[in-house]
Amino acid sequence: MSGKSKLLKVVLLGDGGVGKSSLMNRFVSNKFDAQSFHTIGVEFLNKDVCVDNETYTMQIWDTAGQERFKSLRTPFYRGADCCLLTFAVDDMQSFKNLSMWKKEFLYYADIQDGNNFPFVILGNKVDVENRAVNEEMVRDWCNLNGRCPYYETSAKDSTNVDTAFKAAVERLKELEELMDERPQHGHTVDLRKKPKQSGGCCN
Ligand SMILES: Nc1nc2c(ncn2[C@@H]2O[C@H](COP(=O)(O)OP(=O)(O)OP(=O)(O)O)[C@@H](O)[C@H]2O)c(=O)[nH]1
Ligand SMILES: [Mg+2]
Repeated sequence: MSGKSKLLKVVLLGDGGVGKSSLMNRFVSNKFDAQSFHTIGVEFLNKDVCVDNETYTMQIWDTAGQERFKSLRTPFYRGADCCLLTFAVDDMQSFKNLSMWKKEFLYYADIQDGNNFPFVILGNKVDVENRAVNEEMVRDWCNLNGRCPYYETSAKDSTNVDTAFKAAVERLKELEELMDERPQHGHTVDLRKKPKQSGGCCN
């Protein structure tokens, strides 16, 4: 393991009340508060994680999902390494709003190629009984949106919370590796250069 950890900026987005702050608090402090308050603006917390034998410091930026706080949260999207788009499985509208959140993020983070940015989708509150969004709908949405990973979580009973946050780092690494493998554009061939001599049939 290398001595110094890499700092990753992770932005948590989604409608007000879907459980973003609860997910962050469960992940960072292993606590859950059934009476949490709406976030105003943004708050961040750090947590070290180990992925593939490397340590990363995840700096998690928890944003206010309510529409009236839009101007307070959007300045913080720039420089993000990954983004967790969150909805609540008992709230259909919060799922329908995922596309709006993705668009808002890409615009204010100034990212051109949205399908190659590491988004991870979280369907939170899987502990509830009155579920409204089925898994297949979400998988379809993910397939149309860069095949981003999807996790069903519960900040209340801890289901998949650690896994989902770590998945953001894994997704980032995966996309970085794919980009490295791509042929580089702008590579020019010098037509004036003499071809290398070889013992082939054209000599
Ligand atoms: N049953 C259940 N309730 C949850 C879960 N996560 C959050 N809640 C509850 O949902 C409510 C809203 O949670 P928050 O974490 O404040 O939601 P938020 O997304 O941060 O909301 P904003 O700050 O307004 O954007 C709170 O009463 C939480 O206790 C969960 O996994 N299961
Ligand atoms: Mg909050």
